[in-house]
Amino acid sequence: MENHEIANVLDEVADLLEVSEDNFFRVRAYRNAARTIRDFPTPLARMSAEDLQELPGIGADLAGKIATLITTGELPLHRQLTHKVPPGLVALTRLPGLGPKRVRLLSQKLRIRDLKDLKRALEDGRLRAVRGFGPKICDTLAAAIARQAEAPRTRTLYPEAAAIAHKLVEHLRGAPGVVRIDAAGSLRRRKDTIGDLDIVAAAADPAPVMDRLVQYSGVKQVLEKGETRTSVALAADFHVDLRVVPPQSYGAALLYFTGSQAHDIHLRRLAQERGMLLNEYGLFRGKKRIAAAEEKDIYKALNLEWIPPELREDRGEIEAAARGQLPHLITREDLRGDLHTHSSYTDGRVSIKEMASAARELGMEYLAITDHSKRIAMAHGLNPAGLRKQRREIERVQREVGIRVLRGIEVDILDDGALDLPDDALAELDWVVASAHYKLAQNSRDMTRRLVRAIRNPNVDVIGHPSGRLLGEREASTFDWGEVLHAAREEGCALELDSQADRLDLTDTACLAARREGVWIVISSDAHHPHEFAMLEFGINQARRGWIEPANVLNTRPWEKFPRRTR
Ligand code: DGT
Ligand code: CA
Ligand code: CA
Ligand code: ZN
Repeated sequence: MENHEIANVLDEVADLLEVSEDNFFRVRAYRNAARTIRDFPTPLARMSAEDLQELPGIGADLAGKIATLITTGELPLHRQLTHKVPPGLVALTRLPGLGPKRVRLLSQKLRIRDLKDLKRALEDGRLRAVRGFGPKICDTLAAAIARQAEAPRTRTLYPEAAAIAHKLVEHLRGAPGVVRIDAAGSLRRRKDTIGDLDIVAAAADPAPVMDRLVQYSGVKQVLEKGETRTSVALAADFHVDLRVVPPQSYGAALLYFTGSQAHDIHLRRLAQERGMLLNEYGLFRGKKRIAAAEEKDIYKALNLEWIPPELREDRGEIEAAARGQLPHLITREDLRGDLHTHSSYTDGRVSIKEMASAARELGMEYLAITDHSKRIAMAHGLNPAGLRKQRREIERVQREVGIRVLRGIEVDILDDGALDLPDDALAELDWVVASAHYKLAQNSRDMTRRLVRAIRNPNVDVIGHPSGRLLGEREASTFDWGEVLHAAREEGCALELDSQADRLDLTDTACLAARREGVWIVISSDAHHPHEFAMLEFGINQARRGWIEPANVLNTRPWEKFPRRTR
């Protein structure tokens, strides 16, 4: 256990104490200890109990508690308090005008336990009747509550959620009696952002699994602890729902909690039409359980092929499965090369040779080095002279490393759709990515014209990250997708699915549209460092959600087999 984790537990104890009892000195002792420990240079876990007592503000009692926390990973007092204090109560102390003292008063006088209770007490006037809650503070609170309701819940990017889920699932797997366990929900469907984690486990006795979740070191708050379902918060905005079911219902529960809700509803309707009932315990005809332990048996009993989770959005996958015509979704192994990468010539972090060696190690057949043109990269951007210099280096690296290195560029699309380099410079290159990087909030008509003009330039092989969105940061540009797809199809110009976790643009629905229109897709890493080749996994996830098959993607082909325009 690290010092900052120990400090967090002590701080939480102070919070919980503060709203539950009136003992200023006790609260202060925990706060001071937390502050001391947070910045202490030596890991406490490596100190003896005697040494702990020497720390400023830490007496025998606290030293003993810290030792317990370090050896067992939990503090009994912390656990008692989280059980005693309603989880919503601490959050109330963060509202303007409501310190712990006032929150304690409200919980005693009005039995307020969370934000909902407070809102009700405000609305029906009970709050006004409490001494010290005049009109001014009531107005402040009402405004703060209204603001909170408006704030959109933040969603977590897939890779972060996946890493958290992986650790937690491995932890829970250690609970006695767990025979199966998976992360379900949007994570299993590989969505680009995740609202909360839904974990499904099979065990004859759920209690030890629930206990193990509540004891997990990352748990900040227990929101609800029931017999078959427990919800916890790992962070203010990141929750986990755990459901534990008997092993014979595992497939049905996994199916149900993988969702999407729309897919579930459609399946249940289908079951009903065939005189059956589908729920999280199984597929039933009358009292008879027809299928339940395995997802694939449930699909089979409904006359459907097993549907990969990425497709479960009720976008026609159930109809396709009924016809036996599900797409043969692309996998990472289908990609033969990467067509959008950067080197230290512009904002990449390593040399062309290092990028090429790493790509070769990963088994790629070809790699395009596509550094920026001058508009976006300012002084560093490549001009025709820079490109000629890079060309010699690329030829040398290709000989030395033994992988085909394509001479490329990520040329900026200027605001009127012209490109940032002259046509004759572009014509010399093997591979041209054209991307818009600024003025992305143009109106739809101008943006459409801008993209279409770039597509019509015969030197352009692919439009990089076409919508320019940055998840959690910047909305996608608006333009007429129909016109852009039409032009791309006519010109044989590809659209890129940029695998960076905060881009993943094309979106799943844009992939579907491109596939329908017969527009080429390129799945690229946009790597600025060899580590980032791993991001291709996220691009593949998104492509699979968009029904993409290897034949829709240019870089599943050997370089020699690229269509004429691009080669
Ligand atoms: P998220 O968490 O917003 O990224 O998206 P999901 O799909 O993980 O949604 P979530 O966590 O609300 O629920 C997980 C799955 O559980 C969902 O995909 C389907 C199922 N589910 C949850 N609540 C309901 C419900 O009220 N009705 C139905 N039919 N299914 C539900
Ligand atoms: Ca979820
Ligand atoms: Ca959930
Ligand atoms: Zn790039």
